[in-house]
Amino acid sequence: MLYCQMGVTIKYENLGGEKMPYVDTKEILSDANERRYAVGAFNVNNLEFLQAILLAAEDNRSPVIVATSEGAIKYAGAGVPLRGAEIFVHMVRAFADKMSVPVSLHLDHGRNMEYILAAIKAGYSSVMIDASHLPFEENLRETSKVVEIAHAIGVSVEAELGKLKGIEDNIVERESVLVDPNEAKVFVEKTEVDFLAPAIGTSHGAFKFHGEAVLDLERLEKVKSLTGLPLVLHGASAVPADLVEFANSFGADIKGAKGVPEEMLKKVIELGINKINTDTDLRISFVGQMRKALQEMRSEIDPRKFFKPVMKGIYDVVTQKMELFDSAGRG
Ligand code: TD3
Ligand code: ZN
Repeated sequence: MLYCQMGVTIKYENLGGEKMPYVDTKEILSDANERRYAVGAFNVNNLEFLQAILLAAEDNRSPVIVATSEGAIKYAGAGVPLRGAEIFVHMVRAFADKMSVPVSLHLDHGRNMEYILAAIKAGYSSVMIDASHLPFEENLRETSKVVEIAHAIGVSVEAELGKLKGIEDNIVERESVLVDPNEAKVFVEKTEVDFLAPAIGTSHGAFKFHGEAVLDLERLEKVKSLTGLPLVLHGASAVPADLVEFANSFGADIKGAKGVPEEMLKKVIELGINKINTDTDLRISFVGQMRKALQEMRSEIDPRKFFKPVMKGIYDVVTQKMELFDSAGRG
């Protein structure tokens, strides 16, 4: 036993034994694709989120993907992309080397070459090139460029087709926003990308749908059968009402929040989603627990005392996701 914090214990008894530490994201996702489950890609900005997520992965024997946005890299590196990327690689590897489940580090929504190259150079397991805002041909060109560089040194690549936006009633709008399955087939053949994020009606943040939650499952099925690749769902937070209410009861003001219902997440996993990007649910948990801790410990000045329940909250959300995605026990 090497680690004991927030009432959670990591069991590293086999320190001299077989390890499955820092791996290529592609390795994690091919197993998920073969056996039809999904792995959470959880966003981190700092040490506390990272620890909570990795502890949950180890305790649940689940593979895990740690994701950082360009903003997270900028934040961690105090404005210097390569420094930020190196900090995350060092932190993730330092934990992963003592863990027994597969862990990878992924650049989420890479839009600038500077960040993409920094992540590749620093030793990330995979990068996303998000050129989904560009016309198809340009997206294809940009993605191919990144694939060529990344594959040359064994880094795998995610790309996105279609735009993240809630499904509108208007069919014309819908067609222009969601992934075109035939384009997806051509795109993966030409770019040789390793995993693909098809837009099927989700969006980022805590306000995903005005009315009822609707995803285009038929479209997802077509993309899967035409590409066979591991597929990624962005904007996949469930935004559970109890998390939101908890935060609001301690002074947060989050109104009208709506996420992807858990039943729908199960359904998309059955239809071929293998990587589920989750950020918002961790943020809501963070805000609730931090507000509670600050309110309840008014004479406390040790930051670690506040972070302890905050990390436990993140640990619990991640644990619940690993069960839901069926990745628990697969590591
Ligand atoms: O790529 N990400 C994480 C960054 C988005 C900012 O929140 C996601 O797709 C996560 O989406 P969600 O549903 O957690 O906002
Ligand atoms: Zn995303």
